[in-house]
Amino acid sequence: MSLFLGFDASTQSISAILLGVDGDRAHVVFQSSLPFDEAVPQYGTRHGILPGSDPSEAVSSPLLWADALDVMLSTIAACGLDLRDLAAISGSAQQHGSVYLNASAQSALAHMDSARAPGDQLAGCLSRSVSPIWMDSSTSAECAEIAAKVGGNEALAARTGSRAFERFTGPQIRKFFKREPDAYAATDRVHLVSSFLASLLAGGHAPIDPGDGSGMNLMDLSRSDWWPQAVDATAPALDRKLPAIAPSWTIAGTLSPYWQARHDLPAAQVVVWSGDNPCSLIGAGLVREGVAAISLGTSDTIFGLMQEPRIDRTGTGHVFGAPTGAFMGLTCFSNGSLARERVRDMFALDWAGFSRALAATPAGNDGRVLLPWFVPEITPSVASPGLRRFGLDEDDGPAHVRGVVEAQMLSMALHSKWMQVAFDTIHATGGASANREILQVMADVFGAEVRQLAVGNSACLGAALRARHARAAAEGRPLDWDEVVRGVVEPLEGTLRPDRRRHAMYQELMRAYAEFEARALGN
Ligand code: ADP
Ligand code: XUL
Repeated sequence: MSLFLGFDASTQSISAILLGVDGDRAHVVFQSSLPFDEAVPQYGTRHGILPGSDPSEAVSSPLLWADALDVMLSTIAACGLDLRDLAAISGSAQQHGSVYLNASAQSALAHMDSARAPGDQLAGCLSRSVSPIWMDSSTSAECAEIAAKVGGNEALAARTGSRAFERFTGPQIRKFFKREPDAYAATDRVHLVSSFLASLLAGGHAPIDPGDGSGMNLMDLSRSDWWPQAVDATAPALDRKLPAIAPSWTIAGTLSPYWQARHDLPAAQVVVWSGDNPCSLIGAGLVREGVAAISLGTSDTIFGLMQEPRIDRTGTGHVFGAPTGAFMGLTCFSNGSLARERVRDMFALDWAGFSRALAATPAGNDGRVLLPWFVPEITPSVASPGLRRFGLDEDDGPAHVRGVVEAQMLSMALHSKWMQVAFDTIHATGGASANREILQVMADVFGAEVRQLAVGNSACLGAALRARHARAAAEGRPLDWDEVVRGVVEPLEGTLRPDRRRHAMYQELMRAYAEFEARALGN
């Protein structure tokens, strides 16, 4: 049996999945997850973030990620499996976060002392002690400056897949250059969280993959290479500080002697890491156009593979590179579980009562519409939140329950049209995907089959599957992505099928919904 290891360094935790492959059969043989706050408490993070006084800033520590990787590797080394079979390692990381290294990093990464943890050995390589992460929203000025220099946000989106966003790496790099010019000048290499951790494993600078590179406002999507105009608009000499961009299946190197000695591991191949969303694309089995994933977590997200890099002209959606070499579209909604919970609590229901209310109300809610913007909404862009009711009686609990779920599904269908993909199948993930009444509305609105996925951490699973794919390609026997996910990314029993009559009704209701939405936005 060959083993393939996938990591996921997310906002709050580090996870690992070992995939065992025997002939053409593959399955998960080990998985583990450790919250950063508990695994490396010496850093004093709360939910993975360093405490600070400015609520618009969110930073973490690169050394924390290095030490957490070390703790997870010691857990893996003790898992009881014969790790001499470990063939390849890859990873997934929260997108957009950046790590700033000085010129001593190259040598330090290659010559670490296996008797000591990695964190304090790397402290001297940092030109910035902290890493801004995706929850940082402090760079509005830099977004405007970069967009203006490249000819506006539409031009930036057309080239890089997204307009300027505060959390994206380019605006963050610009802020660092403006606030700390000397430290910026001392920066030899700007890594993403993903490429930093790949570098650490390989013992030398690793490239960035197009999936994570497209979360920077710096990469020309169609060429999978840096866009010089955006790079110049961001900070001086940045072209000399960025790693190369390489296909997601590139072998970045061999597990360094440090890790081999420290945890008694073999010389496994280290595959380029990617962002959590591109990795989730693989881990959720979205390897053909027409299958979407809808994650019903704290916020809701819809994403899927796109063969062409079609852009969202409204500026809310993102196009990222996909680990298959194609592209992926992604649109995020902040009022997800949060809004469902608010409606549930307004009428003193539990989830069972919420489901009963959904089942007891007619599809289409007799034409009544609710816009459930409890908090500022990302899609469509709503800065001043508030509930908007059209025809709904304030005391009618069941109609509100149906109203929130229908509005969310109609909004997701409406605001993913820019991807120009007809979704026939949806893989549902996240906490609320356990609710079959919600999934039935999803099936009816999209006119698609809905399946709930079995493995929870699709980003981590995607990383392990990518390790397997890259290893096979490197050995000259490439695998189709279908083969890579088959038997591993399996939906649970009980596919929900759309009702054709209800789907036709929702197509009509979509028009009314779009009108209400436009009116509420003042358009
Ligand atoms: P996160 O984005 O934090 O990872 P999860 O994917 O774990 O979130 O989803 C957690 C959410 O799932 C909870 O906040 C809750 O609102 C929702 N949830 C859990 N069970 C149900 C259910 N039966 N019906 C609807 N929502 C549910
Ligand atoms: C995507 C985004 C988040 C992060 C962390 O643009 O900001 O999904 O990748 O999960």
